[in-house]
Formats: sequence, C-alpha cells, structure tokens
Amino acid sequence: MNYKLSKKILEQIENVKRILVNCHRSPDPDSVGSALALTRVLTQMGKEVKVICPTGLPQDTKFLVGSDTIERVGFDKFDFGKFDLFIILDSGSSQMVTGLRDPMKFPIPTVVIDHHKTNLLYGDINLVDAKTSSTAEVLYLVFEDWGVKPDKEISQALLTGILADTGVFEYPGVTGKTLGIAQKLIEVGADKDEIILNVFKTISFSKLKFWGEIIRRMELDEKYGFVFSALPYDVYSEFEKPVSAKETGSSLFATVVEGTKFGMIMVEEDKGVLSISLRARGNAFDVSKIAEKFGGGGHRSAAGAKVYDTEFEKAKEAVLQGAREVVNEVGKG
Ligand SMILES: [Mn+2]
Repeated sequence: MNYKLSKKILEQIENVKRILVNCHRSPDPDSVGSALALTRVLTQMGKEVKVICPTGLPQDTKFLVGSDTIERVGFDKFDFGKFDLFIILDSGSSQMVTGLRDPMKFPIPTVVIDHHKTNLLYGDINLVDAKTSSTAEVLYLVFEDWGVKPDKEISQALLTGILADTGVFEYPGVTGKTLGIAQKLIEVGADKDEIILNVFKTISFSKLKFWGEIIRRMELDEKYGFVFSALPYDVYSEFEKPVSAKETGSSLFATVVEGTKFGMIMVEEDKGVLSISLRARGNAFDVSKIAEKFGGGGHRSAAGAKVYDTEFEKAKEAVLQGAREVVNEVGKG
C-alpha cells in the first residue's frame, strides 16, 4: 500500500453512483490531466462522472483527450444535488476549487487528493502527499493501491501532470521514484513528445511578447536576493490578458538570475487585484512562506497568492515588503 487512505477512498466511491470531479481555477496541466485520468478510471468502474471548472481551460491543456467535456460552472449557483460525492484534485484551498474569494463549504461529501504542502485539509477525507511531484503522481500511487492498471489514455493524462509539474523533471524534489513512474507510463504508451510539444513548445506569439515585457520590467533586489517584475492592469490588457503567462514566465525567468534565491512576477489581472507567482531558484528558499503571508499557498519551489482591493503601487510595495520580511525571518531562524 502506498497510502493508508486509498482503501477508504475506494469504499466511498464504491458506495455511490454519481461523482463530481474538479479542475481548479485557471487549471494547469496537472489539474486537467489528473481530472481526466481519474474520470476514466471511475467511468471504467461504472460510475457517472462530471468534471467542472470555475474558469476556461488554457491552451496547453486542450490537447488532452476529454478536455472538451470539462464544464465551466459558477460555484456560487452550482447544483450539487445531482451528485453523491465530490472528488477534489490538485487544490490547496476551497477558493482554488471555486475561484471565489471566500471559502466555501461543499454540501456533499468531499475527498481531497493533492500535493500542495499548504493544503488546508478542508475535505471530509484528505489525502495530501506534499513529498510527491504532482497530483498525477499521487493518483498513480492511489490507482496502484486500488489495483487499477492505467491504459494508454490514463497514462498520457498522468504523464502530462508529472511533466508539467516537474518542468520535465527539472524542479528540486524530483526523485528516482517519479522517474520510475514516468517509465511505467511511457511503457503503456504515454507519448512524452506530444506532451512536451503541447505544454512547453506551443506558446502564442502574444504570450511571448508579454514575457518580453515581464523581463523588460524586471528588477533585482541584490540585498535580499530576489528578482521581481510587476505589471499593472493596463499593460496586462494591452497584451490581451494572456492566460497563465505569469505562472509560466515565472517558472522560466524568476528562477535563473545569478545571486538570487527566488523571484516574483506580479500581474494586476483585475482592477485592484494583484496576482503573484513565486518561484525559488534551487532549493535553498521556501517561497510558499511568502505566499502564505498573503493568504495564498503552494509548494516550496512554486507558490502563488492574490492581494485584493489595493491600488497597484501599494499592493506591489506590500508584496515586496512582505517578501523582505520573510527573507529576514528565515535568515534569523
Ligand atoms: Mn499540481
């Protein structure tokens, strides 16, 4: 057994008929790949499954078979009455599930399966394995506990989550275990080249130009050891609001500057709402500590948060101040 909870989760599933599965707000390939893999497994068990998401899907997830069946819904008026169980994947908080500003108590039984170390354990059952690369990898281990052998399509969805959440095995924390699972998925027919082409090598020209703007505005805080770039709403609008450009740009450019421990990309994605992506350079600094200061969360090497109801310059200064405080605290500790 990989997880003690696997059996309990399987019992919950066996007792019900209609299961709801989520993709989190602005879903990444781990969220979508995990949801589609679980859906296929549950369908093979004879369950009725629906996948819902509070936002549209970004381009880099649409190549996955079944992604067109994911329904965009508003959680504030969604009818849970048609479902017996809600299985929540890759989401550290209920806000990440719903895209709403306030926490939500779901009216049906919930199972949370995740790998965010800041997970708030808001489900009735919570299987959170923060040592694992991706929710897709956690699911692989759960399926193994259930005696489920992934077919080609499930393998492709799971390998997508693993490759995306590890930057193709690049990020700190990737172990031989992750590589071993990837090997098994490839042996069943997962196509790494298709995943890499679609997730990492299919960037819209406008997103590339937005990355250019991120780099152009980037500043180096030599004293505290980080880089940051902050873009106000009018600039974000001018570049046609590229979806997930902040997160991917952050992974690419906030992690590479000599002399830094981490980097932050801040984009005012709605008027008065500053969205922050944090990435560590190497493994020496835990960026989730900064995210948590602003009500967000994530992983040691990748995290995010939002600052609400604050004018752009003030929000940006608050984030910089908060980051410097965390650097000081860590330095002292
Ligand atoms: Mn993930």
